[in-house]
Amino acid sequence: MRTQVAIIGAGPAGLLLAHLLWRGGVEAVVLETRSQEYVASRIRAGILEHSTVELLDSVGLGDRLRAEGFEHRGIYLQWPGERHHLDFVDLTGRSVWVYGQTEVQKDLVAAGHEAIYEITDTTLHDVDTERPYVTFRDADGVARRLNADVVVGCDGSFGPSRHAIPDGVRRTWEKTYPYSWLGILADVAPSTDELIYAWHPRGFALHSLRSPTVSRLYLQVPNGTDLADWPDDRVWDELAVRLGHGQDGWTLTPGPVTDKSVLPMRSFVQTPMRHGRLFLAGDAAHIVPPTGAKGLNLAVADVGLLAPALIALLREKDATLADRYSADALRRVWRCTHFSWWMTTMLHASGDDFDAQLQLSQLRWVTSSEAGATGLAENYAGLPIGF
Ligand code: FAS
Ligand code: PHB
Repeated sequence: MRTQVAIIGAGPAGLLLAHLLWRGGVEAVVLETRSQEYVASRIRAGILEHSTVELLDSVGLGDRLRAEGFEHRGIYLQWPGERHHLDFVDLTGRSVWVYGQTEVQKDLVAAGHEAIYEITDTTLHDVDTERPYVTFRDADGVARRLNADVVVGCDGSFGPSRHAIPDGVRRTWEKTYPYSWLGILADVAPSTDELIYAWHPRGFALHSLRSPTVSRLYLQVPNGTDLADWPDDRVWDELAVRLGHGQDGWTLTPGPVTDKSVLPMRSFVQTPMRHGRLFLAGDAAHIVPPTGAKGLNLAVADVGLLAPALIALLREKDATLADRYSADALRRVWRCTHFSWWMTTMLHASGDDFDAQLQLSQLRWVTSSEAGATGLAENYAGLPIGF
């Protein structure tokens, strides 16, 4: 088999890249180890930055998003006794949209970008030459070889691509956090119009949503938490305490839980994001804790930079953007890595009273100072792609 761009991974980064390349007249083949149903069913991100929505709109993927998604002006920041709204539109002119990653994935699949699903033994070869190729076994176990001009690793943090960059070339940074998120999806109308990020001495809580009838909520829990210790009633009771049920007449309405999971938190960055004819995009190069709602949006931002670079390289033999890709992408990666770390450390209880005072001081500052609020708003709503 031969193509111009071999894309490993059919998550949002891989399928969006295939879509942008197709629009630019560049051929791509997407290789995916899971089934299409499995990839589409994974419950993950929920918030799309302003730039993400603009990009999806610009390439014909915004119709259902605009029809079924929900534009939010901002978020609430809360701590016991206080709840403050930050209006991103007033502060920066940029909003965010609530539209689940599962929906983005469905739109990308509906755009017709096929992938070869359920492959195994994915191996990258000769990525530092002009004739890279990928070998794999297809769903029937038949050994296949895909020759390409370029290989793009969109295979997440556990995929093979980032390891195809030699040890002496690649550098990684990793930070783990002393807590995880217990997340639930519930068939109940959200008890809030916009997301509530709540600091509480017992631990962080987040009230997010997916639709007028589906809520998405999270609790800070210790690493290694066993879901068996968290029956639905206990989850709702703890959410009520941390989100301030009864505070100023506000109530949290519980409902049937349809999904429950524990998500460990870490920050991870690998540089460079290009080696020879191998490029990395999305979680294959970086992971952020979900507190800043950046994971999916960073993957989109990488692809928004990489697609024009590959189109110029392969159609006009102009390597200028391709040579700049890693440095340009990493500027935003580090900005979002910092913001995600900052939101996480500001909002999650560490058990240390000194930390708690610093956290509450930060929260009072960003909710009372226009400068502080604008700083949070421009990072959360998202800086322009190419920042
Ligand atoms: P993905 O991980 O989505 O896609 C990579 C694809 O590569 C997968 O389909 C995988 O099966 C495939 N692959 C792996 N190895 C392969 C191989 N050897 N051969 C072929 N294919 C291979 N972000 C947020 O902003 N908010 C959230 O609330 C949030 N929640 C999350 C919850 C969980 C449990 C996880 C894991 C992530 C969460 N994220 C969240 C981050 C997430 O949304 C990612 O940022 C986003 O999926 C990144 O997209 P991709 O880079 O395409 O990676
Ligand atoms: C979600 O809705 O899943 C969500 C929203 C905001 C975050 C993280 C997750 O910061």
